[in-house]
Amino acid sequence: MEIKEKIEDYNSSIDAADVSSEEALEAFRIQFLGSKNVLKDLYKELRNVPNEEKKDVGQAINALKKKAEEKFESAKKEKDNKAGTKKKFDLTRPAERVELGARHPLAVIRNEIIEIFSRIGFSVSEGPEIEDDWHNFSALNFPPEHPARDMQDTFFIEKNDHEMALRTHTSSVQVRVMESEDPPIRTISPGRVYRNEAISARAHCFFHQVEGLYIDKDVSFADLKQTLLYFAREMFGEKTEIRLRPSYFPFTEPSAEVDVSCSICQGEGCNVCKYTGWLEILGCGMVDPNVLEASGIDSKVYSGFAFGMGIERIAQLKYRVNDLRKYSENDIRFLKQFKSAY
Ligand code: 2NM
Repeated sequence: MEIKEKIEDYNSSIDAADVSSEEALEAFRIQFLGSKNVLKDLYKELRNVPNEEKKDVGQAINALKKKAEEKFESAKKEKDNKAGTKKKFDLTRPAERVELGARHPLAVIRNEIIEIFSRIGFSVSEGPEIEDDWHNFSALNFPPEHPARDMQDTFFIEKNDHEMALRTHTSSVQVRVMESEDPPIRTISPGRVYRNEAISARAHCFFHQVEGLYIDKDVSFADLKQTLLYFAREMFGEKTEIRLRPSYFPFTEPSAEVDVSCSICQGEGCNVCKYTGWLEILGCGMVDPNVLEASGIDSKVYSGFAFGMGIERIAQLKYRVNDLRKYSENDIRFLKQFKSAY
């Protein structure tokens, strides 16, 4: 076959070559651009072409080579683009789901408590979680040797200086309110508090409280009882009853523990109330005159009541959560179970 015919043949086979697949493109590369490519033979044959035709035939082979290179490059580029598009810009791909979070169950309960007390005139006050000895202990009538001031119970900021600690209750906030405001005072203080405990299903090194404080002229124990009955019925249902048992706290006198009738068995007896029909939910009492005086309130003119409850405990009763650690694991499957208007 004459060299010009061969050139013509290769020209049409380059045009016709299938480069659509990875394998076909590689075969094309080997045939026309590889180290033993067919065009090399043409260059060898060029020696035998008469001189006057050499220039034209040479240019024709160069054009062939260029054509093969261009076809290869563009096919390769297209393939790379396609691969890239698939990875980064597949516009037909469904969007990744953006999973919505949910209000934390402790926040739901806290908001519900705030809502209930706001309906009878209580405001919300907050304060620092790192607290000084005065606001956390001394102003609250804790004697210097009280066991709560021990390393075993309290996280101190510095080992050998017990002046600053993580607050062990939010009563410290109420000392700050009493120091800075004149009665009448009606406020609740929700917040995180810390105790030095080994973490288990029933204990944690932090938990959440709502404490309440009402100070005015002629505030009585009857006011305290009726306020707590109102709260218990709003929180656990209108049939709820409460009972008060004598207790002791450094900052109140007299003091009481408050039980609500078991909302699970209606007082019949079940394993949640340990067959007593009652559930302990909070502590309370009349603010000790020493506490009022320490914060600059005249205990001969004013009296007040205070109470404190654990939000985890209320949530445990309302939601039947049996392990405190679940509240701080942030497992979305757990958190999503507590839908609420608050
Ligand atoms: C409780 C139980 C009884 C309480 C006392 C005060 C303050 F600041 F007025 F003295 N705030 N909260 C109190 C009283 C807290 O928690 C179980």
